[in-house]
Amino acid sequence: MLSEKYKDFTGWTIYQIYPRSFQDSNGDGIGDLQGIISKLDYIKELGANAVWLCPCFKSPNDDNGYDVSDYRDIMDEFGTMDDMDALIKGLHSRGMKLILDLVPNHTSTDHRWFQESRKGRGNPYSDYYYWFDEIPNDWQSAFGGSAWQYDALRGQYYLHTFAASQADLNWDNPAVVKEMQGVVDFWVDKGCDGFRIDVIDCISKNIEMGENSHGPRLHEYIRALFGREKVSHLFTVGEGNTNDIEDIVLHCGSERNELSTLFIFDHMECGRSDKFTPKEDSLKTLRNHLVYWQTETDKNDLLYSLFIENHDQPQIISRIGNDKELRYESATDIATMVYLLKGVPFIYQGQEIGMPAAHYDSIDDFDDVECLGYYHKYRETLSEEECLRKINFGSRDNARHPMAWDDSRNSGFTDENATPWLLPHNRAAEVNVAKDLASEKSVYRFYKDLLKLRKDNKAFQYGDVEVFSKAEDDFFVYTRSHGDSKWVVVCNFETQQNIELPFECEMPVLANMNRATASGCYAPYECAAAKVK
Ligand code: TEU
Ligand code: CA
Repeated sequence: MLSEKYKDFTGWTIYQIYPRSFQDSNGDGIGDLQGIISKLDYIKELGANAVWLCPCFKSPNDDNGYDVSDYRDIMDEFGTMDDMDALIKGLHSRGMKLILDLVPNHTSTDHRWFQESRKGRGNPYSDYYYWFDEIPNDWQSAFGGSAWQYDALRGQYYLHTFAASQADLNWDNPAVVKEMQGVVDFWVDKGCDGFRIDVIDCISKNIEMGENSHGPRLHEYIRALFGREKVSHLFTVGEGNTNDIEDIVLHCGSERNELSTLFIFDHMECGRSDKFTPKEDSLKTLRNHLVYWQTETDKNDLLYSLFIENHDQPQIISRIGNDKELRYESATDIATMVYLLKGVPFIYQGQEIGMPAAHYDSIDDFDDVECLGYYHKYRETLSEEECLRKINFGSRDNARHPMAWDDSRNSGFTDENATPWLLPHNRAAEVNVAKDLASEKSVYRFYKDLLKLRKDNKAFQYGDVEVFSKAEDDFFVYTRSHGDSKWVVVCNFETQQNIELPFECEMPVLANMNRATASGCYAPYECAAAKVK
């Protein structure tokens, strides 16, 4: 049985914003906090009651904010602390919550701590990072190349799990733990209601044993951050690289006083080897992963994070849906499949209008440090065309192109005569908010109806799940029940078929095509939700 705290979180819907690409308010081509404030009603109208902001702290933006140079100040391009205070006020006045993106594993090498640490031994910051006279092992950076960088000033090598400008913090140093506790408390005191924690599993390492994550003191460090009375009310979601249920219980069991939930990436491309090569992923594999984790998290009274996109992932309708002639149908079908399940829903900006993956013709159009690293590696053996195909498939820029608000030049993201930091989406004229809202087939309005159905019925939040379809079926049928309320959700996959239900239902209250019954013939990507009599 879910704890009362976790049950409350299943009533949240969290809208993830990549601030750089959401809305520009001052015509410099870069999204900012005032731009987000101008869109809060759009987010609330959708039915989201919380916003997760990707990092907006001071940063040189080598990794677009995941390289923090000051955790207690706002990135110049995004605005000022006054703007952040206004955003927090704007959210809270609408009954909405703010979730910030904490990056505790590493800082930018521009950070004062690193600049002091590299001056040598004997100063208070000397051991804030991992320093070695010689490279101690063959660890590789997630962005390609060695994870060890020589610093001439210090005369030693430092560890960087990600880019060389993202130096790993040494959490075995109690001063680092204290600094990060201070960062959490600073933002909680300013009104932050929760955190998404970046690569949480990496903060404990065991270099002698060759463990670059899930080290021996991981849970001690997570509890040091969130196992304190002052922050016990927070919603916390860890970005963890684990599919091991025992491990997940240690992170998120309600009595553990660590995290509320984890992003489990089993159903996503990322975290798998070679994310730039298409896989056999399909609606069927998505369904089977979801069923597995619904069962596992339910057995262990864990809060499951329901997500299918984020700022690191190509859009799911372009991976396993139909982002061309059946874009509306597949976007709404996948949304129904996922967001009426048990857990806490996350929606990534653009998902609510069925935004497809972008396509760029030249490597010069890309920005993402990860895909650029892999491009240069692939170019050693592959042609330009083969490289661009892989990069277009797996680049994180797919999800980072400016939000498409209308079909004007620059999609209403910034002034028409400004130059957006990243090329507008190549299909923005066809897929944008204004066009979606004017359409009979509005993905936004479908999401709004779906989220309202979930919000109005506890059965969809923390009710029991029973799956009726089988692992080999080309459709997904499950029920949600709580007390005397029982609902059925039917989601057909790519081919037309007859789906007979073993119980009587009322007329569907949610459907992406006109239908009078929950049983019967379903068109490709047709879905429905109905009350069971
Ligand atoms: O990503 C964590 C991570 O493991 C990345 O390798 C991610 O899985 C990959 O980029 C997917 O293609 C987090 C953030 O989400 C990412 O944006 C940051 O670049 C990274 O940490 C470093 O902070
Ligand atoms: Ca701006």
